[in-house]
Amino acid sequence: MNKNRKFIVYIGLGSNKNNPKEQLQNALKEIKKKITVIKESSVYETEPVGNGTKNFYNMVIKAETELSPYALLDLLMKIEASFGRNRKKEKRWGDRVLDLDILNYQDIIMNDYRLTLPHREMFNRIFVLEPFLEIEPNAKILNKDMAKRLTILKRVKEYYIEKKA
Ligand code: A4P
Ligand code: MG
Repeated sequence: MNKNRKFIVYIGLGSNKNNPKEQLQNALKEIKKKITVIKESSVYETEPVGNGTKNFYNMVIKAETELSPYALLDLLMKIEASFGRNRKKEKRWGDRVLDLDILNYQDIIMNDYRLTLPHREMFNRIFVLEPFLEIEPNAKILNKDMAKRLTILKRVKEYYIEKKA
């Protein structure tokens, strides 16, 4: 990849264990050491989707980086691990101290054993779309209007989400 070119990425942060709000703030500090964060959403308290037992705290950031998609994934996984995350002991979609997902990377569409872009679940999740639209209100991804998508999701399911800070 061209070394000097900067790419726009959106990253979703989530935590529901061991003081989740603090985990998000500390994770953000680590991320900022390596990539340029341009926008940060508020932090939202959200109902767990899947096998989680406690409410999550979620936020979305927009950033600029020269890292390739795989290098960015490696960086995020390294940060998750440094926060004590141990995938082998976790249930899929269960409780976790820190989850960092690449939601979108420039206009790249890809799907392999390590990485799916845009993130395969972002279109189905209010806890992603609400903070994402706060920082990118007119966003279209894969030609889909994300604000319309969020309206539909909210109509289909009652879901607890509250802006905290
Ligand atoms: N992977 C593929 N594409 C990506 C991508 N775009 N970004 C691979 C990051 N990782 C990606 O992820 C499994 C594998 O996905 C990784 O090894 C990576 O190579 P994981 O984080 O180890 O496992 P997971 O998180 O249990 O699975 P998954 O499918 O990533 O789950 P999600 O989508 O991250 O959901 N409820 C609320 N309210 N808030 C939450 O934040 N999060 C989850 C986890 C469930 N319920 C939640 C929340
Ligand atoms: Mg994940």
